[in-house]
Amino acid sequence: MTPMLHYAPGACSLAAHIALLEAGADFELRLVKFAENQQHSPQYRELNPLSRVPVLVTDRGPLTENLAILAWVAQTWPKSKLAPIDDPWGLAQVESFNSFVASSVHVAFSHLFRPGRWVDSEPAQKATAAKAPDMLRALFDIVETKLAAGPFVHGKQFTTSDPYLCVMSRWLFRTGVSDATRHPRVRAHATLIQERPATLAALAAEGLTAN
Ligand SMILES: N[C@@H](CCC(=O)N[C@@H](CS)C(=O)NCC(=O)O)C(=O)O
Repeated sequence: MTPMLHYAPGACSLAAHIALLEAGADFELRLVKFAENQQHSPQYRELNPLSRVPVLVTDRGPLTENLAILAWVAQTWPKSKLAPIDDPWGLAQVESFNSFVASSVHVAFSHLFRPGRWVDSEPAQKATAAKAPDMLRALFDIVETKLAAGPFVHGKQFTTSDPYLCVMSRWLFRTGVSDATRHPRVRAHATLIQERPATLAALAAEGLTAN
């Protein structure tokens, strides 16, 4: 079967969307309407009990979590060289960075966007969201250093880390949490990735533009 990516516009699923296009994969898109709470529907929860995008439905079943989807895409379409799958150290570098994005950067954004996930009372939610920008700026300071070699996250070779970071950078700049003065390399990287045909196609398919 043709893999089907369940996504929400501009959400973290955009990373998987771009990676699939970079890989030259044949796949279908299925919009999950957050405004209608479709992620909580019984049908969707069968695909992902956590009620989140992305889910990539494959002929072997649904695959959840960006980390796993990005790794699966890189290994299923090896010619696209989205990860150095024959080099244990190089592959570990990609997995290390992607894990950092998933477990630290994305989670810090969740404190900003969805503080109610973490605490109940309104004052506590306000305090949680208020703390997030400092956390995010500190995390992107690490990314800024990492991008010194450039132009991509891991140097000269584009990998799955690039669209994954780009999605987070779009959120960083869109929310005004940072800018090109504090994070010039992150800003340049986000622009570079959003100029690539695969990213432009993914943005257009999701009804978005580069930022
Ligand atoms: N660890 C998951 C996180 C997925 C996630 O948080 N997705 C968000 C969009 S960026 C979502 O579906 N949110 C829906 C909700 O919270 O109701 C991954 O990396 O795939």
